[in-house]
Amino acid sequence: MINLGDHVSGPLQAAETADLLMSEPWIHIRGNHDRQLMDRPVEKMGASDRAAFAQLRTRHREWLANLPPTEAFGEDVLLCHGSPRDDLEYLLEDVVGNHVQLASGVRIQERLGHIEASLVLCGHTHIPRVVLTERRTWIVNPGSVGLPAFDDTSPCLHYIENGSPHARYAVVHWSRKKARVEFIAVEYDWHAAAQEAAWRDRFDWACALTSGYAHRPTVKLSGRSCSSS
Ligand SMILES: [Mn+2]
Repeated sequence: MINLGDHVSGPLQAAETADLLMSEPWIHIRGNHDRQLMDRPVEKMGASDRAAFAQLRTRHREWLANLPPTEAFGEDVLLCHGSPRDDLEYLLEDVVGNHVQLASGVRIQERLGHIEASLVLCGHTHIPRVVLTERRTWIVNPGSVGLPAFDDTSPCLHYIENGSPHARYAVVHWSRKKARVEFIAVEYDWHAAAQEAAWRDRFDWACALTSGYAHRPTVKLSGRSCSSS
């Protein structure tokens, strides 16, 4: 079992989630939100990180602080959150207008850099996808267990949406430099999760959790739109 980061951010059960993950002999790497819980004062955190931080105890923070940003798995597999070089970079997608689309092979190769691995597992965009590059590097993003849609304002306002509320993960069979990938979408009690988000005044999360679509307020005060990546 491999967790590719952003374990606890958001208005849900941060402490319980961390306790569960810490108790399992799984592999965890650090996501940008895990880092952002550690590298800045509370008043500089975004609302989702702040909500998680308020729930975390010292043991959780120490665990998060010690997660590696990337990790080699076996001889031929690399785990990263965004891209191998940057936990905020979308490895497989470009922002175009206010949405994202599959990036070109050239751009993906550029973001991969000079890695040795033949299989790269990444997260961050919450979009399940498998890409095989011209150099025969397999890249798998399993999607997100925790949040099927969101918006982000970097480099400009855009929405990432899966269109259903399911929790997502992937099963990867890796043998002789070939991958067989199964993408799984699991039903769970997303109404209970959304209710918890709504109790904490996060109606954007409640919307995303129950629909898989990002909440689009009529007036968005932060974030501009851009017409190309
Ligand atoms: Mn992330």
